[in-house]
Amino acid sequence: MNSLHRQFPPDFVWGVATSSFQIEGAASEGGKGESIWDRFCRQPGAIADASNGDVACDHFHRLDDDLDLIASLGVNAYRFSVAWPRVQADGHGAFNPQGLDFYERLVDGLKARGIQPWLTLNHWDLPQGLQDRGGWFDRDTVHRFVDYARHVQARLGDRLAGLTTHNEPWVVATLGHDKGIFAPGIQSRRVAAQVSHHLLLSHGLALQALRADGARSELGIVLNLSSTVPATAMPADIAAARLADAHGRRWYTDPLFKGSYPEGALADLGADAPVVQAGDMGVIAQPMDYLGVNNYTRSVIAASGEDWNAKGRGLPVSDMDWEIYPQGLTDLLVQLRHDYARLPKVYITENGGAFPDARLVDGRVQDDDRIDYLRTHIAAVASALQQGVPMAGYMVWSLLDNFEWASGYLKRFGIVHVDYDTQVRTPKASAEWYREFLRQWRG
Ligand code: PNW
Repeated sequence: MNSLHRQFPPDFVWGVATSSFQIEGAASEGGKGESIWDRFCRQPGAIADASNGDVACDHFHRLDDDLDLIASLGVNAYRFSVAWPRVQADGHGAFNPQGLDFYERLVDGLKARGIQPWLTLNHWDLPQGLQDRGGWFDRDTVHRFVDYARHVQARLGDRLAGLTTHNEPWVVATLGHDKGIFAPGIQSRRVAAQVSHHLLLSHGLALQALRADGARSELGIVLNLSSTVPATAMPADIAAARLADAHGRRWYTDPLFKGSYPEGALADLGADAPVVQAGDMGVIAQPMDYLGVNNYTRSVIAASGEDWNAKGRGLPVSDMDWEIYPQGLTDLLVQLRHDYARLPKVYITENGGAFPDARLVDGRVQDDDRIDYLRTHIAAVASALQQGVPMAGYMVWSLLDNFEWASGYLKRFGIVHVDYDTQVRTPKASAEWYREFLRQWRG
């Protein structure tokens, strides 16, 4: 077989990814307002190690060193997000002129190093001031988001390679508003369904507005998607997997690429289905330049509702207890290609693994499990490419060990180790592997 790097074209986008809340720290500096994650972290029991994002990786104060670190990997792209409350403290009213200075330094620093900036507008840190007005449940937040999107594009849009509206709306809606395990910690299926609709609507309206303003970068959205399969061949399990796929995947991809919510999921929601105004679905189905896919595992569904626990079954899992199943990534991508005639080009905007590699041994982290994870998943992308899926890029989650949401600092996804006492960054063996892989690919 051809060596792996030869299976990717010369214009393929290779990156590393992060998000604002998970790395920046400086939670109340430079005029930054409070976000819903700043608030949520203070709720007792919300975060596994009772930590917060006040310091995180202190990236806000270490920008130049981190830019050099990114460049040292040999990637040609970096995916990051803007903290909305840094740019507009309360999410409405005045913009903070200092706010975008930081992101301008970031974008210009990337460009100076020959790295494409990929900017995400919403990686979950909504201004608390908007949550106080109802957050994503309130239709007005949709319009606040469009204003914010236009403001960011006006300042930085001429230098971006890609602009993403939302990261993983399913996580915001379901984990944040139905399960309540992520900010803002609400538990209501009805609220969550309305939130998902408003996130999609704000994506479509933002795309329209950004295009009207003369967008120069690629515009799209990032979804967390998994291949979803039944636990057994029993008809009940097959039906349960179909419904789970409708709620988790097609709830987002059908509106974006077909202009409608999947019937099965709507029927299942019943009275909890969202209020949809005339014209909304057409706005959501706006053509986009790319789809970003975040993928970590596959989803195995049993009708009994029993958690089909991979670890219990002796299957390989990461430190999140998520099954490691690279074929699932190929299956997912081939399925998207099959389901949607309008599928645009696809970037893997996150893929990677948490592994318990916290301990530095002789100043090194020999994370062979992560190297295996990355190699097999990159091979899964190559396989999708060969089967005709329009794959355009791949980004590792994550550049750095960082604040892993409800898991706090206990789970480490970085290809670069972070010592949270000293903030010293140490590239792991996986970072060296990625650098060497990219060197070979460049030829
Ligand atoms: C994504 N789930 O989050 C996020 O985009 C990242 O910020 C995060 O660090 C990364 O994946 C690893 O978790 C997810 O439970 C969080 O299905 C939870 C789920 C999926 C994605």
